[in-house]
Amino acid sequence: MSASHHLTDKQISSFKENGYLIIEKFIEEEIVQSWRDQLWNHLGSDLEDRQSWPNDYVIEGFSVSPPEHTFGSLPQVNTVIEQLGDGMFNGGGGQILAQWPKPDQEWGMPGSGHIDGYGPNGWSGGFMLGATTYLYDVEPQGGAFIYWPKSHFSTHEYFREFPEQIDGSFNQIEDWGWHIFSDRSPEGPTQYIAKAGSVVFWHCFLCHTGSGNIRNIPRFGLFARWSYKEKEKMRYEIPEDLWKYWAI
Ligand SMILES: O=C(O)CCC(=O)C(=O)O
Ligand SMILES: [Fe+2]
Repeated sequence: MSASHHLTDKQISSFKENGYLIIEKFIEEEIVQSWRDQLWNHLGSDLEDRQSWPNDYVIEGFSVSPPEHTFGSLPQVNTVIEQLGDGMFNGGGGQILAQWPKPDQEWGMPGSGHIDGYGPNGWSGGFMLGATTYLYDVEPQGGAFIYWPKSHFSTHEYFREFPEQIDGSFNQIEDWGWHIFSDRSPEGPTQYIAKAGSVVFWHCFLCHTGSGNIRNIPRFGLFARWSYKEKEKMRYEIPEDLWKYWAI
């Protein structure tokens, strides 16, 4: 990356084509190390002491200090978001999700992936993209974030066909399951195998999910998400042009 961290044309077309973009070693090692220190301190636990590990998927009540060192608030991350949304995306909040080692279990690739943005009250609307990074390197079968490359296109096609279902009512159809989206994906599931501090940015319509960890190191995934600032204006719209509300 250049000092300004602007995406190249090639990176932008890769994001549009694949629905995700990986930027290696995007977060400074000192920041990643301070995240690790703060997390273990929060857990009252230690990487070297397995007996002290909790088993929670969601790490509750954790926040980074200083706040500007939060994943979704880092300057290089903001530069990407500014470039993608031209100032129209906001957010950056998220959480740490852990996959604790279960070396005795069998590993399987998940059968389906979901899309984000649906809560207990349906479609909050305006969700544009997420980003994920890891606190430690993740090996194959080590609890990776799983994504379906190019599925942002097939999800978009689904909603072009059934626009009324954007509110979340797709869960009322017969044989409902998240597979209704990932089964349509032009490509099968892929593990996000990455070094600590590399980042994957992923489009809101990209199918994804978590996976089990049969390695020895916990998988700590940091997630951040961004929405359209004026989502009230567009939350139920499925534009023909997938990039209508983007600056790319
Ligand atoms: O834990 C993971 O890798 C996936 C998490 C996820 O899909 C989400 O938080 O929306
Ligand atoms: Fe998700």
